[in-house]
Amino acid sequence: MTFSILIKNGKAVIENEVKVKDILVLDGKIHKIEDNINTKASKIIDASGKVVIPGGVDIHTHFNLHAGCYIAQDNFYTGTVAAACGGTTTIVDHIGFGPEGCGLMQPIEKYHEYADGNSVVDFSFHGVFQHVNEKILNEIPKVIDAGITSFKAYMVYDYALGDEQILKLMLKLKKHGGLLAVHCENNKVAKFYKNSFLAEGKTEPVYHAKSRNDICEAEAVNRMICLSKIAGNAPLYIVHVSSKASIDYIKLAQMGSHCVIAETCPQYLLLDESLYYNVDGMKYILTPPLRKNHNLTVLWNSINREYISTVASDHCPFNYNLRKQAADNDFSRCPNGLPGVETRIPLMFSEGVMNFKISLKRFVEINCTNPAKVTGLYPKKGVLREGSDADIVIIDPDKKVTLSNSMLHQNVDYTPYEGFELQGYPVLTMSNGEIIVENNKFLGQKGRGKFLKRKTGIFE
Ligand code: DUC
Ligand code: ZN
Repeated sequence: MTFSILIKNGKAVIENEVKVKDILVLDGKIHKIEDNINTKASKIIDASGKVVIPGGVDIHTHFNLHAGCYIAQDNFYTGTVAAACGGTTTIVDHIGFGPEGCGLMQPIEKYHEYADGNSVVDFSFHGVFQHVNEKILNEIPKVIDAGITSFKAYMVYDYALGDEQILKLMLKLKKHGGLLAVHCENNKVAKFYKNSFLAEGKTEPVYHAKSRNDICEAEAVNRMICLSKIAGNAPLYIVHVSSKASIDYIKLAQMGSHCVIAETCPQYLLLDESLYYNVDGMKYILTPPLRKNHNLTVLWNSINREYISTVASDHCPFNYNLRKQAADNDFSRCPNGLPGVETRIPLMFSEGVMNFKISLKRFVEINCTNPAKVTGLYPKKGVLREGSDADIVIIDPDKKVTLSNSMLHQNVDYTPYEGFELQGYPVLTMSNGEIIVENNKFLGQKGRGKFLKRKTGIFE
């Protein structure tokens, strides 16, 4: 007998409307969405007074990341349990680098070892470029054929790529329908200021922010936009945009109908640079750093004006205890990154929708639909539509939650949002027709998530 679930009377966010609907789930798919479905079902869920959305799609996580001598706290099991409990049902992970000189497939194969049999939600990876040569360029079509259609390039860190290398990548990717996602910061500027501050003994967390300021990011954003224009308007995805200065360039590029897609993260919308002056300022070391407060309003407005298309977590957790010990209040010795995969949907719903900063429809677009489109997963993922995977999240808008790390499932000893008062929280997460979280309790099986082969060429 086939298992069916009928979700009744929920306020459903379907493609162009927000309306009370019934949703029938059959064999892991959304079978029917109608005003009133009266049929027998194996299970009936009364969603009266609740909001029903497509499962969240988080296209920027760093599970199992090896960063120098540190390993990020969450692996594909703990990280995806946390994701599911926070209303996210699809992950596209930014994989770490492989050994020096390795091909494109090698780190991807390593990440299959990490994720297969562990992930509890469906997943994919972005490929990563750590060097560029003929062999790498020739490998691109093969990787795209294997269903990995987006790739990351860094303008900073050990494998920072130069303009010529990035240009070659864009030309090749454009030809094969791939997408380049870029971490934009000016490497030389960031290194110069970091070394100058250290030489002057200025090691406190705030010097992390001062060493790589908004213009250091915006210069690189603008350079990338120019390079993608030079490459014949090659599609460009800019990860974790944090500042007004960057938005100014992005806006200009988009007005010229250039395919530049911008992502931001909850931390850049909700936290600011002043936190670096706190005694626990090390908790907030991430790259790009938190910005001055006026940037936050610009980012929220940019979501509404559609300069920003996606919100991702950039989940990259390191314990605060480790940060304290390893770094001894020296920002340059602190591993970079914040946890956020579990809190992305709850924060964006409460701070965004319930605080009237964004509409419910826009909330779903930036957290579910657009991330799925950008990564070639739409309409399988990211939308409540007949025939789509039954990845469905029910949010109770009346539920009040004081966020604390003790209620979260992530494997890290703090949340940057401790004490945030949330209005509304996910109460049920369904993945491929299976209820895997109910009332913040994970009910699924380890390894139930499947690798997703992605399509090319659909970005927006
Ligand atoms: N920034 C971080 O803070 N962590 C992971 C990678 C990155 O770019
Ligand atoms: Zn990242």
